[in-house]
Amino acid sequence: MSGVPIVARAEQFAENLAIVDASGEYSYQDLLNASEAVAAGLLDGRADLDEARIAFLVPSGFDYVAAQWGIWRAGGIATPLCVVHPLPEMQYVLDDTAAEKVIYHQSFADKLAPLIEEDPERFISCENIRSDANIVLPGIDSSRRAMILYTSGSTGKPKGVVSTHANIASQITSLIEAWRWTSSDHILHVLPLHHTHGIINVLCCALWSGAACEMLEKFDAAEVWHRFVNRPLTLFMAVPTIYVRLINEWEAADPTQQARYSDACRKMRLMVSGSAALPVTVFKKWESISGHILLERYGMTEIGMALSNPYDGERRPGHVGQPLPGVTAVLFDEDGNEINAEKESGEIRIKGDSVFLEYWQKQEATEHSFRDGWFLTGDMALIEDGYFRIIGRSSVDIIKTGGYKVSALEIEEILRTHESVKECAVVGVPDDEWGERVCVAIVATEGANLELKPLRDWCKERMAIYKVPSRLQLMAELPRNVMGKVTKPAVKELFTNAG
Ligand code: MCA
Ligand code: AMP
Repeated sequence: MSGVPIVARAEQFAENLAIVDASGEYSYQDLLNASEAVAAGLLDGRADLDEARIAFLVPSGFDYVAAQWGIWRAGGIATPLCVVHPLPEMQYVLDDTAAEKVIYHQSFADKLAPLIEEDPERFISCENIRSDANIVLPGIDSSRRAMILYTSGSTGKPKGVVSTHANIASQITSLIEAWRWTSSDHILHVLPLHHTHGIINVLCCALWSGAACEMLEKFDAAEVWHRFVNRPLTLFMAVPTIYVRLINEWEAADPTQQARYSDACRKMRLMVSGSAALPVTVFKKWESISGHILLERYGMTEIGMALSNPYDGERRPGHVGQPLPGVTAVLFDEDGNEINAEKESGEIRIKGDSVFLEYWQKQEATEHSFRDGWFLTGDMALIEDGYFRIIGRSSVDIIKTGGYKVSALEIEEILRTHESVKECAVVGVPDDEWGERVCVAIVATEGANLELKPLRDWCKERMAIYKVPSRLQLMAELPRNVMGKVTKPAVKELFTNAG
C-alpha cells in the first residue's frame, strides 16, 4: 500500500510551476501543502475516510486541485459537482452518493444557501476545511475507489461512474505515452471539471507529468486567443464546439490580429479534439488558420480514452485512429461475433485497466454494460485502412451537444412535470456549432400557451444549461408507429426540415 500515485509523483517536481489561475501561480509544493491541509481537515482525527464520498463545488483553479488531492489523500472518493448546474442537479448527485461532506468555494455560498441551511454540518468552505493538524495519511491501495463522475445514459437519471486509483493511473499513463507529455509542457485548461476530458486528459495528465496547467474558470474565445499569443503554451485540448467558436473569433479579427493568432498556434506542439465527432470542415478550417492537424481521439467516461489518431503519422479527418496503449478495442456484430474484416460496422467493445469499476450502487446496470468481460460502449464504428470511424450510436435517446452527453428521456421526464406539457419528445438534431442541438416537440395541454423563452427559463431552474431544449415545435400529436411508440426519427425530421 502506498500513497496516491499522482501525489507521490509531485514530490519530484516540487519546485515546478503546477497551476496558473486567476489568483496566481502555484508550485507542486504548494499543491502538496494545501492538499495535505485539506486531508487533515477531512480526517479530523480519523485514520482514513474509508471511501466516504466527498463532493466539491470549486471553480477551475488551484483550490479545485487542492480539494481533489486532499480527498484522495484522506482515502475519500472525489465527487466533483458542476459549477453551472442548478440546485436540483446538484441535489441529485449529493443524494445518490450520500456525500458525507461538500467542500465549496465561497463564491457558491449564496447559490448553495438553501442546501446549507438544511444540513449545515455537511457543507464546509475551501478555507475552513484546511487544518494544520499533524497527521499520518492513510495508505491508499490502487484498487480503491477514487472518483465518481455522473454520466447520462439511454435510460433514467444519470449514473455515477466509479473509477479506482488504478483505473485513473491507467487512463493517464496511456495518454502520456501516446501524446508524449513531459514536464516541459504547459497546457491551457478551458474545460469543465466534472467530466473526464477536463479532469483526466488535461488536468491529471499535466500534473502527472510535472507540467504546468493554466486554468480558466470558463471558456472564452477571445481570452483563449489572447493566451495563445501571450503565454508559453505547448498544448491545447477541447471539444469541437470550442474549435468552432475559436474559428469564428479568428474570422471576426482584423488581418494583423489574425496573423498574430496564427503565428501563436505554430509554437505549440499538439492540439487535440474529442468528446464528439469533429466535422471534417472544422478539421480543415483549423488547419488552414493554425497550421495544426488536429489529433482526434475517442473516449467515454467509463473507459477514459480508447482510440486516438497517431502523434506521429497520418491524422485522418473523420476518423478516431487506433487503440491507445493498454486498450483493446474490438467491433462486434449484432449476434455478438467479433468483426475482423474492414468496412463492416459493429459496436465498439473495450477491455483494459482503464475501464471503470462499476456504476455507483447500480449493480444491474453495471452487469448489463459488460459482456464476457468487454465493456459495451453503445457506439457503432467501422475500420478503414486500420483507422476506426465512428458512424453512430445504438440509442437515439443519447444526444451529444457541445461535447456533453445528455439523455432525451431524462429531459422528457422533467418536461412532463410542466403544467402545460401533455406529451413531449426530445431529439438531437445535427448542428454546425453544437454537434447536435437539443430540440423538443410538445403537445400542449388544452388552452395552454407555450413559448420557447419561458419554457427555457423554467428548464434552466431544473436542468443543466446544455440539456435545455433550444428549439420547440408545438404539435397536435406526436408521430407514432403502429405500436403507439413515438418515432424519434420522424420527430428529428420535423426540425431538420424546418431548417
Ligand atoms: C449552452 N448553450 C447552448 C448549449 N450550451 N445552446 C445550445 N446547446 C447547448 N449545448 C447556450 C446557453 O443557453 C446560453 O444561451 C449560451 O449558449 C451561452 O451559455 P454558456 O453556458 O455560457 O455556454 P458556453 O460557455 O459558451 O458553452 C459552450 C462550451 C461548453 C464551452 C462548448 O458547452 C463546454 O464547455 N463544453 C465541453 C463539455 C465537455 O467537456 N465534455 C466532455 C465530457 P442563453 O443565454 O440564450 O440561454 S467527457 C467525454 O465526453 C468523454 C470522456 C470524452 O471523450 O471526452
Ligand atoms: P461521455 O459519456 O460524456 O463520456 O461521452 C462519451 C461519448 O462521446 C462516446 O460514447 C461517444 O459517443 C462520444 N465521443 C467521444 N469522442 C468522440 C469522437 N471523437 N467522435 C465521436 N464521438 C465521440
